[in-house]
Amino acid sequence: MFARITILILIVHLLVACGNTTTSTAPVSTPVASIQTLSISDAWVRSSPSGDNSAAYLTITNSGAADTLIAAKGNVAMMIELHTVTNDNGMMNMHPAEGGVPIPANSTQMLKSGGFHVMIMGLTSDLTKGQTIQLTLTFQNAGAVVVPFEVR
Ligand SMILES: [Cu+2]
Repeated sequence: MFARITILILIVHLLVACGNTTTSTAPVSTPVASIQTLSISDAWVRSSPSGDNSAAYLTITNSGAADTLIAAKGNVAMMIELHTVTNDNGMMNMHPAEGGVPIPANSTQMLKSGGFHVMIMGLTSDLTKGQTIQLTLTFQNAGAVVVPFEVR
């Protein structure tokens, strides 16, 4: 499966190379929000019923100096925190990301299952597939940006 994907990617690259396009450096997904040198894509949140917990994930592409994601806020839950996951002697534990989520200079940081994520605790309403919610992300240097998250 992986080899097959690699071959497909190679073919796509060959097609791009043969075409008259200059899109080979374009991001994989269209950004849904951006602020200063940060662009945000693949923003989604896990569907869950009211009262339950959920988590939101996203990709942050940084074309400039290092920054830090320091907070996430929204009106869909009792509490929203930035979390990380650590492997403590084989036990995967999640806890608040001390100091936030680092966004190194000129790099891409992914918040994804098993790693950094936006923890959403105590939903105050249902998150239904297909719906879009908004969360405000605050970066230490770039400031705050409202990001739409698709419920999946
Ligand atoms: Cu968590």
